[in-house]
Amino acid sequence: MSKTIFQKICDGELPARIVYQDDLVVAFHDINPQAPTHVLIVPRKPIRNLAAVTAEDAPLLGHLMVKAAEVARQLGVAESGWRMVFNSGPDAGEAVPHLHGHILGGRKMGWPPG
Ligand code: D5M
Repeated sequence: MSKTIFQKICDGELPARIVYQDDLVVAFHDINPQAPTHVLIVPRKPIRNLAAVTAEDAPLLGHLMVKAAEVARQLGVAESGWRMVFNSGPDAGEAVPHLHGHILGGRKMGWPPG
């Protein structure tokens, strides 16, 4: 199977504005930001989306969420409020088939999401 864009970013084959990385996850600025702060956090493991996770991914997903919160604090949006979004499947608008959480902050957001 060919690599996704995000797999190539994880492997250093495509440039990205990386804000955090370790052996399990990589966080980088979204190329088409929808808020003043818009960072994506992805597992290095190529899981398609949130619908494809299994019980064995639980520690990885827990790590990803903890690191997302650290990124939100690092970028200064944790206090005022931020949102974590996972678009899973076509109706949700999933464009890249590699699990990714959107870390959005820096502006007031509406509810429900569109
Ligand atoms: O979100 C996919 C997101 O991925 C969308 O907000 C644009 C972003 N994107 C696409 N290519 C890149 C690169 N090369 N760098 C950074 N961000 C990128 P989805 O939830 O699948 O709709």
